[in-house]
Formats: sequence, structure tokens, C-alpha cells
Amino acid sequence: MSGKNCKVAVLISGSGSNLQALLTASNKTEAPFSVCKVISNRPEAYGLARAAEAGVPTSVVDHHDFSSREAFDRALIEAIDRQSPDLVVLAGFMRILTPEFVRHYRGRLLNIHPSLLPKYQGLHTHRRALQAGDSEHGATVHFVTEELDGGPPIVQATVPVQAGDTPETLASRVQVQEHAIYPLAVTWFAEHRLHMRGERALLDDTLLPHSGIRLTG
Ligand code: NHR
Ligand code: GAR
Repeated sequence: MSGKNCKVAVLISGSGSNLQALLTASNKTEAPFSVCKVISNRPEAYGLARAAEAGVPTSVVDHHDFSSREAFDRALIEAIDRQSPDLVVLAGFMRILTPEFVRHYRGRLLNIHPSLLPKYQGLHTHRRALQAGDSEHGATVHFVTEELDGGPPIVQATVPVQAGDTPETLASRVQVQEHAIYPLAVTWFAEHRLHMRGERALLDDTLLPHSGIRLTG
């Protein structure tokens, strides 16, 4: 497929280095997707400046302005759907989403999680991998379902844990891989090669393994 037919909305909370990887990938001539909107729940998120620099419209939907998760998620849906995106991508987005939100975008909502799922769902993944003495760690792109970090994996990248690693050194090694696998998964989706059927991910009509496709970083 040619042309940037697939419109992607990106949700962030912080630095937005994964957003930057997607913006950079989308600017290649052959990229099948474009970033149509960036939304942050935090007004100070540096990723908002990256979006502005790239000429992409931004919104802030600050969770502090809402009295419930349901009300916050409804405002988020309104902000997203104004652009009618084909795909919604969580890129370091730090708020757990309600079942209503997840159902609204079912099959077109992706997250990147900094662990080799199903290991280390939730937060502080790098510290937990080090504490467990793991020899490898990594990141996973998955479809988002109602189960936190429990939706079907699409692609994983592994990195070695090195002697003397801290959560910070390990996180930066993992992030290099995140910046490769997230644009890859979004490209597959934009090319209509990637789908969620039931609780499984399919690539080119083939069921993916339960850990997704594994790449060694
Ligand atoms: N929502 C659903 N329903 N399902 C998923 O798989 C989700 C999700 C929302 C975010 C990203 C996730 C990650 O990759 C994600 C996946 C935030 C928390 C969390 O505990 C956990 C997992 C993820 C993101 N957030 C706290 C909360 O109370 C707030 C933490 C903070 O603000 O710093 O929402 O790891
Ligand atoms: C990324 O490493 C991402 O995997 C992780 O936060 C970082 C965001 O960095 N996501 C989570 O921990 C979700 N709970 P970025 O803002 O520079 O893309």
C-alpha cells in the first residue's frame, strides 16, 4: 500500500521518545501512516514539544481536572475522535484506561510495555527484572485489552542484562529497541497486515505466538 492512509493518534505522559520514533518513521516517503494527533494527560510532558515541532496538533486532557476515571476517559475519547484516527497508540501513557475506553478502540489500540510480557506487568519493570536476576529483559508491543498489560503481544525485542546495570542503564538499552519495534508494529497495522481476532494477534492471517514475534536486540 502506498500513501500515508493510516491516521494514528498517540497518547503520552512524558518524554515522548517513542512518539519521536513514530514521528521520524512517519516522515519517510514510503511510510503508510501519519501521526494526526498527540494527547497528553500531563501539561508538562516534553512529548508535546516534539509534536509541535513536527507540526502535529496536540491536546492536554489533565486527569486532575476530572472526578473519576470514567469522566477522564470520556474526555479523552472526545479529544481523540475529533481526528477520526484509525489507530490509537499508547507511548509511555501512564493512566490505566477504563473498560469503556478499551472497548471503544478494541482491535485498534496498541501499547508498548517495557518488559518481556507476560513477565512484569504493571510498573517498575526494570527494577523488578534486575531484582529477579534475569539475564535478559526487553519490551513488548501488544494490543490493549481490559486486562492491564494482558492483551495479545505482537512483537518483542530482547536485550541482555549487563553486570552493573541499574534500572536506568537497563531502561535506556531497552528503549533503543522500543524505538525500533513500535514503528514496525504500527507499519504492519497501517498495511492492514495486523489484526486482533478474539484474544489473539494475527499477522498476515497467521496467529502469532503467545509472546509475539521475538527479535533479539
Ligand atoms: N489500560 C488498560 N485497560 N489496559 C492496558 O493494558 C493498559 C492501560 C493503560 C495503560 C500502559 C501500562 C504499561 O505499559 C497501559 C496499559 C500505567 C499503569 C499504572 O499503574 C500501569 C500500566 C501501564 C500504565 N498507572 C497508575 C494509575 O493509577 C498511575 C501511575 C502514574 O501516574 O505514574 O493509573 O505499563
Ligand atoms: C517507555 O520506556 C515505555 O515503554 C514506558 O515508559 C517509557 C516512556 O518513554 N511505558 C510504561 O512504563 C507504561 N507504563 P517515552 O515517553 O520516552 O516514550
